[in-house]
Amino acid sequence: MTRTSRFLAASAASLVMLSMAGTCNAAAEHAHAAVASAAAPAAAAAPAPADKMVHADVIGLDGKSLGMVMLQETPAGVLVSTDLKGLPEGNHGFHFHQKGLCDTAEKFNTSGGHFAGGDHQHGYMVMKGPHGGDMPNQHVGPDGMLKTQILNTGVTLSPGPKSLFDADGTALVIHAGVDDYTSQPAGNAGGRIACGVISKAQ
Ligand SMILES: [Cu+2]
Repeated sequence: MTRTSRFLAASAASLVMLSMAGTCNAAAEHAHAAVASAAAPAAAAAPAPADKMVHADVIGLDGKSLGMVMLQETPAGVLVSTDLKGLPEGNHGFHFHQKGLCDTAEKFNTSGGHFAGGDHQHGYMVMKGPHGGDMPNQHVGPDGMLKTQILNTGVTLSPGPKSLFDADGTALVIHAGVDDYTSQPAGNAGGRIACGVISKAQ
């Protein structure tokens, strides 16, 4: 059913409910509920602009794909959704880094330091933190999979100093160890084991 026809169907249902509203208050309450529920699907169906969503392939140190990460701009921040496998069990630092370069020969160090998004230090536990690219540690179970969603309020896909779409791109990086949320400049999270280039061109 198209969005227009669904709206018309919902409106027709509302009219029926409204015509009954004169007979009792309970029916009037139902009519309000019908109108509210009719409006919700139309709003949810509005497509996100093409530049407000990006998919990135994430690779391991052997250069093979570990899956995808999807970033979606929302009014509250960037929603980061992961669909990854083949990761080592345990807790891992999880950040956006400064450059969109995932060079396996350089062990992903080509992605630079953390994306700061302004004058910020690293970590949730420091007064001048966190970096825009800081996100909570992520837990991988025995199956090696990481399927999760994180809302990052320190970055955006829109233009500006917090934009992940800056001139040299950015990268999603997963570390071997745990981010202590305190140590500078990167939480002492160890080596980099997975990397995904974030760029508008992808
Ligand atoms: Cu990092």
